[in-house]
Amino acid sequence: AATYDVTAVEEKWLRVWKDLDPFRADDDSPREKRYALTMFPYPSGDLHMGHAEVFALHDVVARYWWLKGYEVLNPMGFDSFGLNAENAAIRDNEHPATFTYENIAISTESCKKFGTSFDWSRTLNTSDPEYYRWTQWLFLRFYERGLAYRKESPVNWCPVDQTVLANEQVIDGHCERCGAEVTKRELTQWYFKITDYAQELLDNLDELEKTWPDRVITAQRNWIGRSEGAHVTFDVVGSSVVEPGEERAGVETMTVYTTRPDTLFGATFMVVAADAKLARDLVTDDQRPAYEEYLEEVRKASDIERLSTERPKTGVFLGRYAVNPVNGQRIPIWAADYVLADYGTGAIMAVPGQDQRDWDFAKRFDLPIIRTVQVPEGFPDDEAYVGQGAAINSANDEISLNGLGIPEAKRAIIDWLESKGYGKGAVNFRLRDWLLSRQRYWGAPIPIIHCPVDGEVPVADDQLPVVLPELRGADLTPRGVSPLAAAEDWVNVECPTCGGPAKRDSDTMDTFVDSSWYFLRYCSPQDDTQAFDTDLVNAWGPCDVYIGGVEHAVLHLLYARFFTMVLNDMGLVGFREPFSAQLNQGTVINQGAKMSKSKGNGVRLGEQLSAFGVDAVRLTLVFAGPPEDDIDWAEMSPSGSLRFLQRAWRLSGDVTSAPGADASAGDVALRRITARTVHDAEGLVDGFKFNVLVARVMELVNATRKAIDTGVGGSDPAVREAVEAVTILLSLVAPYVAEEMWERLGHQPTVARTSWPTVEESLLVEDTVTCVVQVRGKVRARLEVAPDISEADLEAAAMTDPDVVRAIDGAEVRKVIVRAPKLVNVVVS
Ligand code: ANZ
Repeated sequence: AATYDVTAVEEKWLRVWKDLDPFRADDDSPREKRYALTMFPYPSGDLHMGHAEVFALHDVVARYWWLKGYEVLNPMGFDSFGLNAENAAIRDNEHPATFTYENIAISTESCKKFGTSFDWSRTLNTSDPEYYRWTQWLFLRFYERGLAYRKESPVNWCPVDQTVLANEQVIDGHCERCGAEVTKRELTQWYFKITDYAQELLDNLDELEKTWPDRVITAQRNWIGRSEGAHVTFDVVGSSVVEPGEERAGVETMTVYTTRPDTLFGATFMVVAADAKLARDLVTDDQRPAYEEYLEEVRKASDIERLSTERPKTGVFLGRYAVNPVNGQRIPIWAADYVLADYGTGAIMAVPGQDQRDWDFAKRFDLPIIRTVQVPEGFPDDEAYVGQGAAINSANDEISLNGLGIPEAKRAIIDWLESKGYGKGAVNFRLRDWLLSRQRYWGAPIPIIHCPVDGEVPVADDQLPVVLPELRGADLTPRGVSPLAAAEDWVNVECPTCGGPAKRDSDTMDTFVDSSWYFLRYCSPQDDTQAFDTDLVNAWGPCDVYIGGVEHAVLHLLYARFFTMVLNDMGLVGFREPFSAQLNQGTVINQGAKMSKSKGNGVRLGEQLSAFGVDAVRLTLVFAGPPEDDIDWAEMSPSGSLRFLQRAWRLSGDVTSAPGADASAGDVALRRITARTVHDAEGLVDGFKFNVLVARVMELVNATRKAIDTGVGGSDPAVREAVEAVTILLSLVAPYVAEEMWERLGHQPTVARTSWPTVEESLLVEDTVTCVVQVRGKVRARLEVAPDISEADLEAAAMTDPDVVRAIDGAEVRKVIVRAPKLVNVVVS
């Protein structure tokens, strides 16, 4: 059988596309706009199978929208700051830009060759000064609104990368990038106040749930981690008994956050995070040496270890006592590592009766335990009871919770605490402010100048961008402070306010800042007067679909949502949620395992492309299964895909009718199959069922082949109609061969910008059904009718049928019972 030359076809159409430039999004187009966004990659090397998969899936949607008559914005760029390039630069004694821009050039070429429908006229790189100028501008707007601020705090520290990590970048206590165990450090750092938006970030998920994957919604809800409870304030005193001359109770206080204020009568000690400032403030001189020693130990542990219930409890007494507001009892204040400094207030009231970690701590240090919830019968007496039950041991002169269930007890005690001024109902979020400063070189410098006189002074807008100084190789080696701090010429400046000697902030921004607004920049990427054009952003946005990896479920998506809300508050963006719908692709694995160097099971994209061609690889990725499922490349057959494409291509050579031939004269059976396939394809693309779409195209190819070989033959206009439909549908997945087929069918390129086939509704109607006509209870005729025939039409058809007329034989018709489409019963006298 005839075959096409894959390589020749690719070379030919790549040239044609370059000339035609068919995917340029026109801001002024009268057509309805759609915005198809796919997560832009890090330029860490050439494209790999993972990129191929996401681009192939994404392209189905973007190309479909063009064919359906939308003006489509489908941009691509590079998230080009970050540690990858910096580490490569240190290794190769180079500038990070060298590595970065070489990889961008290579990836861009590969991306084009992969037949993607990106609009390259809008490309951007976050490491271009033309881009990070606006990242810095946005930082200053956040700063003005109090949404960017500095504070000293214990931060996650990666001892290998020598940099601070956001909570999101610590996975099971280890650095997300290099795997080293993360420790804590006290540093002054920049934060974005994302916590101001915690409630809205949570609330909007209820709506996004309809169009976003469940796993992303769940991950974001958990990350935001809203809980309801109370703040309770305890007086702090120096002694467990009231002694003459002791410091007066109420002078000093400490506040805890608790989700179980109902258990307050069971609070038998307090625990402060050992590394919280409060612990340092509270500890007595006697206890200070023991405390300092303990603190050293704590600094080595990760948050995950600290919170683990498995871990043996450790701690140190701080030498002071808190007064329980419900019963006046003086309970000791301890420091321990199982309480975290940056959650709640960094201190807890410990209720060993109802909390297992408190129980373990009480046992370890011989502290009292009081149960305040009735345990069920048979409950072991050596563990905390965390379940539901009636309150016990919970009464004072003014209030009794005894007998109340947990929710009622909570409400009662919060009312009492509020009336006494000892506390208040409170909501707490697990979400922390976003730590955005990095002590690394390859990022956007923070546009702030520190002056001994004027403090923090923002760089003036017209002085942006603050361009990175030229550093390379060993200059970039991490040493705990940013390499920028050592670039004397760069870091030393005059204070913009007083003119005295001052220093630039030497930290750079987390690359997640860059990627929190890139989708806005795509709307006016060359604009050098503003970060983005608000009108254009509102015309294109929000993104109608966002396709990318589930690894970004929390970090990137939460940050981008936060940015959009802030920019909306500033009046710069007309919507509050940036991504209307979302799809996460699965992972390409091999032989049942994630591809990795050590397992030696990596599949090289380049090799697959030269062996089978772009179209076959794309088809394989799309046909493999539902897009969100993993693809095991070992079970795939790109050669099978190529055979199918050859078969489809052969159809285009067998069509002998002329372009524009009137299909209505063609074979109805084939026309019905074509119409049904095109009609269903729309729902399949909208529902992200791309694999089913491919299966349906395969069926249409088979039916068409049969019509040509053993049916109506290649001259029937229904065959042309079918092959044109195959070509257009196939262009969503296999653009090269589709282009070739389109040309062989006598059309001008490009198939990508033709229109989606129109479907004649009448062809979607099921074939016919048999209607039985009875006269005097006997079957007299069988009629072939359309399944949606009306009762009137069916009655008319029955009453004029010759056999029925003969059976009635002139008798008086008393009644005609019509049950469309299957039965007509004629009652005659
Ligand atoms: C008393 C109590 C009694 C608590 C009880 C629990 C059960 P979520 O739901 O995650 O918000 N907690 C508060 N701050 C903490 C910190 N900095 N480090 C570690 N634990 C902290 O959890 C809130 C509960 O976690 C709070 O309620 C507090 O313990 C603890 F039967 O207070 B609870």
